[in-house]
Amino acid sequence: MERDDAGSLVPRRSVLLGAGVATGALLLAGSEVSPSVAAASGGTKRITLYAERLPGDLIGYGLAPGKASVPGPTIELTEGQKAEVTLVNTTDQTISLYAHGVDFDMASDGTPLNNGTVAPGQQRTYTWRTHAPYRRRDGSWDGGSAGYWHYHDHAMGTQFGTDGIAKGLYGALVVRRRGDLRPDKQFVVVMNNGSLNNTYWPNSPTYEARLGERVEWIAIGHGFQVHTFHLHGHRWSDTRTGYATNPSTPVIDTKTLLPGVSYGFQVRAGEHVGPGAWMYHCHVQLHADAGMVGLFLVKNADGSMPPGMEKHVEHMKTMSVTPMPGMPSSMGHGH
Ligand SMILES: [Cu+2]
Repeated sequence: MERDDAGSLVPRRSVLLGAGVATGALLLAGSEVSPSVAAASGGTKRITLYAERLPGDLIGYGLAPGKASVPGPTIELTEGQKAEVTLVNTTDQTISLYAHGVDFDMASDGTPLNNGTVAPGQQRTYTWRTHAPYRRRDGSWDGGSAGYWHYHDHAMGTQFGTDGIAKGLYGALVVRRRGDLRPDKQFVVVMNNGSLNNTYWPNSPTYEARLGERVEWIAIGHGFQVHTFHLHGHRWSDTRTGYATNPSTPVIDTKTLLPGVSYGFQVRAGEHVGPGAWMYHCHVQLHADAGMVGLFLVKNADGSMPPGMEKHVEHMKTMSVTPMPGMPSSMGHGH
């Protein structure tokens, strides 16, 4: 049995994967593969997320009581894997958990309209499924679940979780394809209204890596503005992973992040440019001027700091910014 495009079960003959398709364990020459087989092969990951209030009028998700953060923990799955995510709501507000990019029944559509919320003091388990690419009966391809996705509240304040997201209820969700390169370091940058992870320069995150390390950036847009994520000194391929498997793929160094859009890529730290204090920032000038700036500190390969770098970073952090007028205090200015 096989799910057709509309999600209903239909009898089918077989699905032959093309020889050039990298689906790892699923690539068995001449074998029949269906999404249900793919889903069954990956096992289940069980996660508990605790939603908690944080200082500065923030709310975060965390993997244990007292461990909430903004953004919440990055959840990683491999195509074929299932996640059972239990949300424990320790706040005094009704909240939820809604995921982008993965497969779920209506019962796990974490929205008020589908009765998918969690009242204060309650908990609820959401089930997310993923699948590997496969060829549909009509010859077209389902591209699988792999991608740089994200999860967030979809209940607090409004039907769309506008207040929950504004206060920090969001995080990254990475679905890998078997065979994908694994990063040494992973950084999540959420451009949430005028903030980076609800912080502002000079309190925005400083991310560190050693020269040559494979660094994965996950950039997510939230709120009501247009942002453009730009990283100094580095460029990457405009593909699902940020690296290319052939030399003709476009190379970029800036990506547009409209609200709800998530994007990820991998770079080698300092490749072609060496160690340094490289800025990442929103390239909407008004936003950069207002403090949507952070640092990517690339150290020497042995982990030492290049001479003078520490002092230079101190100097950089004295750069003054002009907060945008009208930013709500809940966005964390001054923290
Ligand atoms: Cu911006």
